[in-house]
Amino acid sequence: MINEKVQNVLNSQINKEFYSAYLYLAMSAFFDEIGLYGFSNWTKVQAREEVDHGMILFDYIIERDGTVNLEQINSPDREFHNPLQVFEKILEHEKFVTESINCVASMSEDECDLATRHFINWYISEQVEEEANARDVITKLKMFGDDKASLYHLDQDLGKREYKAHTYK
Ligand code: OFO
Repeated sequence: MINEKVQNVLNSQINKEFYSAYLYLAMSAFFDEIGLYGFSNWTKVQAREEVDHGMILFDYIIERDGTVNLEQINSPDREFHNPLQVFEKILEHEKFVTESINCVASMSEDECDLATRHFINWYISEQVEEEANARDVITKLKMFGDDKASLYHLDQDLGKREYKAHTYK
């Protein structure tokens, strides 16, 4: 049986992952509206990965004989203006998620739940990658400035991202 405090933070992490999916979907819709279909693809693929992140937590709680508690998912932020501003929001959001994952790790340590402490390592590595991905696009967008041709090429590049189901095991 999983420790109750750890179960609570894992349930709240499920909610954050599904909120992340909503946020990326809202961004994807924005990019579709402004005709950046590659950016739209990239954020839509990310939304699907976020659902996977939520489901891995869901399955883990069940596997540990715990109780899944699905909380209400808030409406996502819809204040989007341009690609750079959206990717800065992505980085800010991912930093928030990283902090939240770190809290799960330290809570599981405090509660001597070493199985969860081990499990959460997968998310710790994933967050390093997610922050780096956002930072990479921000760097390019800053470098390109108002150059529409470079933006077009970046859009083509981001359009190549393909969804691969994320699994823990
Ligand atoms: Fe699930 O990592 Fe992004 O939010």
